[in-house]
Amino acid sequence: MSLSGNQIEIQGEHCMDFSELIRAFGISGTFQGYEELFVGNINQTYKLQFLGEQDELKEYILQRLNTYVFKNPREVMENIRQVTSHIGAQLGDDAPRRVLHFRTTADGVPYVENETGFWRAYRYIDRAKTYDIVSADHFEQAGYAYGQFQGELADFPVETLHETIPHFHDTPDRMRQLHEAIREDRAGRATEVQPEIRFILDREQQAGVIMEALNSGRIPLRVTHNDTKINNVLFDTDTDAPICVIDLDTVMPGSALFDYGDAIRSGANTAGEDEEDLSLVHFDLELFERFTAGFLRSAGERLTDEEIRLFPQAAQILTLELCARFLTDYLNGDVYFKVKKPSHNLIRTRNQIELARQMEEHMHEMAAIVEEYSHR
Ligand code: GN1
Ligand code: MG
Repeated sequence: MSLSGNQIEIQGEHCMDFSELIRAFGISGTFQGYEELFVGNINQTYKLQFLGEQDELKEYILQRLNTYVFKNPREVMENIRQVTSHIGAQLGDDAPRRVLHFRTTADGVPYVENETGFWRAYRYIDRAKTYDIVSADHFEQAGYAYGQFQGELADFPVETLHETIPHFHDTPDRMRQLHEAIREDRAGRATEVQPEIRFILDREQQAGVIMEALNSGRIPLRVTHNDTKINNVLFDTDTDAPICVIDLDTVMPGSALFDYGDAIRSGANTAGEDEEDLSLVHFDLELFERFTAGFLRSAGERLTDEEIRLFPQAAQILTLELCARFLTDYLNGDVYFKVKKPSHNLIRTRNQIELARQMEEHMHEMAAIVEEYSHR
């Protein structure tokens, strides 16, 4: 690896010149190098290192937003800016590690648009880690952290947020998109995935429960995170406690059930969602219980009885939703999620189908757990 100015060359790899972005974001210090972080299924993420005046290490995350997914990236950044300053104002001295701090340019905007794409930069939170597969203790803490995040935004004016991806957790609309993908069969893959299509479409009716409750006003619209994967909570490496909820791209008006359900889908699976060996996919009731306990401890007071009653169904619906989204992308020829191999989206689909199938078997136990904790 050799270094010249802001350019770093990694043998056999395309090398990136970040000098214009570094200047535009007003990042000072001597550039040391960068690495690409292979996190998330959507954006491209790099960690950049600098030495400051006192030879201290300064690290930043530079991200190129996926503008196929986020058609209006300025609105994404406007949402994030409002949300982070709302949360930051409540934190005081804790703020540097508890909320993301985005860099702004000389024009005062938190992004740079150039011929290479739409970029943003924020201070890297060090001494922190994320988990893709989680222990019961960590998952309970994550539940508390996501409930707290909703609490910090409870008084945020929901009408000022842009809906950056319309119908994001509208599961019936995800089903509609699956039907369309089957009909068009753009990648010629529909015949090989008939069992998967059947599994998902057999459950189309139940997929509408959250949207019906929202549309009829039985449950409230709130400011929600909408991407509560377990690896979107940062844990402190010293104390092992959660410090910060990250990945705010999809903070939008939504239902508390989207956050609850997606977190269970992501964290109560003993295997990661990329796991191909389905014998490792196990819906773990203890993990379910512990997340529920943590989430109710921080969010329970605000939630309505109806929201809490729908917890088990929300977990299943969000899992079905991801089944539909991964399969739709597989049928469309992998245009949305990043894939490492042609079968990647199919592997994810099967993984989530297995999880949804197991959840179905445990609905009564899930309801009993929720009932128990809702009275605490
Ligand atoms: C995407 O990129 P990442 O991992 O934060 C997706 C989520 C999915 C998730 C599944 C904007 O999130 O909705 O649940 O992949 N984000 C978007 O792994 O579509
Ligand atoms: Mg995300």
